[in-house]
Amino acid sequence: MSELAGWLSERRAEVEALLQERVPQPADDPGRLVEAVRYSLLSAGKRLRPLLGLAAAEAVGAPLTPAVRIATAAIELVHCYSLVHDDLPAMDDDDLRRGRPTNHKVFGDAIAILAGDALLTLAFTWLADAGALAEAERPGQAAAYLQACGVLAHASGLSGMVRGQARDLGEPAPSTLTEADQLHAEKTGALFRAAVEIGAIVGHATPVQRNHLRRYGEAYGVAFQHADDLADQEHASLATLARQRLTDLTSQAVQELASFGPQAEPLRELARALAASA
Ligand code: GRG
Repeated sequence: MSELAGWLSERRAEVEALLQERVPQPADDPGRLVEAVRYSLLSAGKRLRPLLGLAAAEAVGAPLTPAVRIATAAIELVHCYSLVHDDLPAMDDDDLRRGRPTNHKVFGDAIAILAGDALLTLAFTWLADAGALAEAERPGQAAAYLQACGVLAHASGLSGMVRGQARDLGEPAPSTLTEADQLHAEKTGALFRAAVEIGAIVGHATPVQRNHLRRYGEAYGVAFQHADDLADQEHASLATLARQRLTDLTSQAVQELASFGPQAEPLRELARALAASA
C-alpha cells in the first residue's frame, strides 16, 4: 500500500467513525427528516473535504484533537447538503447519488429540501461545539473556531458555492478556460479552499502558512472540477486546455507547500493523485 493510501484509509475510517457517532439519532423523527439526513450523510462519500482539512492541520504540525476533527467533519455536512439539493428536480434532477437512489427519490422533494437545510445548519452547530470544546481544553482557542465559522459561511454562500450554482443554472455554459475557472472556483473550489483553510486555522497555522494553504486549496478545488469535467466529458470543447490547466494547478498546489516539511506529504500526494486522475 502506498503511503497516501495508508494515510487515506486510516483518516477516512476516523472521519466515518466521527460522522457515525455525531449524526443525530432517528428516535423521535417526525416526517423521517433525521432518517433522510442519515441516509445521505452516511452514504459512501470519499470524505475528501474533511481529509483535506485534516491534512492541512497535520501540515502545520497540529495534533488532531477532537475539536479539530469535528471542525473538519463539519465541512462534509455542507458538501452533503449541496449534493442533496443539487440532485432535486428543480436543479440537476438526478436519480442516483453515491451508488443509491437520491434523497428525494426515497423521501420526497420536501423532506430532501429540509434534510439539506438541516445538514447545512448542523455544520455550524458542529463548528460551535468544536469551538466550545477547544476553549474548554485551552482558553483562548475559541477565536480560531469563530474564524473557521466565517470562512465556511463565506465559502458556502453568496460569495462561493451557492453563487456558483446560480451561475451554472442561470448562465450559458463556459466557453473559455477563464469562464470555466471562475465557475469552478465558486461552485466547487470555494468549499475545497475553505476545507484546507479551516484545517490551517484550527491547526493554528502562522499567517504565512495559512496563505500558502489557502492558495493550495484554491488551486486544488479548481483542478478537482476540471478533472471531474474531463472524466464526465463536460465542456468537451475545452478538454485539451482543461487537461493542461489541471496539470498546472496541481503543480502550483504542490509548490505552495515548498516551505513545509514532511508533515505536508499527504497534501502533496493528494494533489499529485488528482493530477494523475484524468
Ligand atoms: C445546491 C447550493 C447547491 C450547490 C450545489 C457542489 C454542488 C453545488 C453540486 C454538486 C454537484 C456536483 C457534481 C458538483 C461538482 C462537484 C463534485 C464533483 C462534487 C462531488 O464531489 P465528490 O467527488 O463526491 O467529493 P463524494 O460523493 O465522494 O463526496
